Amino acid sequence: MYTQAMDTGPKEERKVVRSAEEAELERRFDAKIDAGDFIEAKDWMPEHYRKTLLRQISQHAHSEIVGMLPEGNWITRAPTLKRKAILLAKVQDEGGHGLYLYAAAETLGTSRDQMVDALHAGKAKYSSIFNYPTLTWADIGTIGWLVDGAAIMNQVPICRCSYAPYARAMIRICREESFHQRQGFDSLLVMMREGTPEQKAMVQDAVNRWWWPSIMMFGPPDDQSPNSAQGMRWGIKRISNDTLRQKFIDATAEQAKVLGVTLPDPLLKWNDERQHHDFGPIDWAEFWRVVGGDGPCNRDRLATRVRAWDEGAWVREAALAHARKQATKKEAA
Ligand code: BYC
Repeated sequence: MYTQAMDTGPKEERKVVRSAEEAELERRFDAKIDAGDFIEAKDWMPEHYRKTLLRQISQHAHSEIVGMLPEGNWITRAPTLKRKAILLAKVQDEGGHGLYLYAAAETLGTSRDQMVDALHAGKAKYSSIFNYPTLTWADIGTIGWLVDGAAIMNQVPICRCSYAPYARAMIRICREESFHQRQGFDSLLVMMREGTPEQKAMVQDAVNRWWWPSIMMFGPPDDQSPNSAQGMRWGIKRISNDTLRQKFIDATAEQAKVLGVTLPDPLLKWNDERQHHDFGPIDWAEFWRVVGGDGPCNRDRLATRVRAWDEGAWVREAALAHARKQATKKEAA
């Protein structure tokens, strides 16, 4: 199902015989990375660096776009006008994040159409988290709290990514993500403090279902993460999957106490010696099943996305026709 068309490994590159000039360019590139300098789109970069970035940014952009679907389902069913306006703004923000990221990827030479085609063909990945269903209104608050919370934890370090166009896009995205996390927490807090027993139970049920998928979002354990070492070497990734996961668990365990919910892990416990929370085993078989295309909603998400794209064709055509008309008018003036 997912073949990850854009994936290329270092082996492919090693086969290429490099000229002395290219070796010098690579030496200068490495020195820049070592000095913590940023790489701009016009700068020389190794082909594997470019492809690694494209792989990550494409996956990230698609996550923002597919991430609109589980929440979008609830816009018509938001319980109050205030919550509806917040949710509309949030879903719209996610669409904007996708666009910043497609634009960042385009600076590396892959067009938005190529990336969208790869997504629709099931060849490009997006975050595992969006293949879980949103069953009740409490899922929307829980996504804000846990999913956006995990996203911020992962994405703030990417603001310092060595590739400047990606880093710049992430600065804007992170500002909005922090509002997303807070609106989710606030929505749950209102239900936990002022809600009926049924509403409180609904929040606890949503937290029970979203907890484990949220901590899987950070990716496989460091010792099973094939891309981490090179990503960290190049300053694309600044903090490892396991370190970010631990930071997220430590922060959220405290927030759960404020909310008055329990996290569904009997082994979750503060460890004074480590100065971190211990936690139970993660079901990595489930994670790989979902990443491989066999999660609860994978097929539905992709079909909805493709349908939205097809049904939106007339809007794209109309926008292009309008732009052509404006350009002709300008030329004539
Ligand atoms: N889901 O070697 P690894 C958001 C793949 S938040 C699916 O550790 P890497 C949003 C990985 O791609 C979510 N696939 O990889 C929030 C790789 O496969 P390929 C999006 C996953 O790249 C709220 C393989 O597993 N955020 O957008 O070093 C509302 C081995 O992994 C996942 C980002 O994308 C996963 N959870 O590290 C709306 C942030 N985890 O590509 C929207 C940017 C791993 O070799 N991305 N895989 O076939 C990253 O920071 C990194 O790409 C990851 C993975 C930490 C996700």
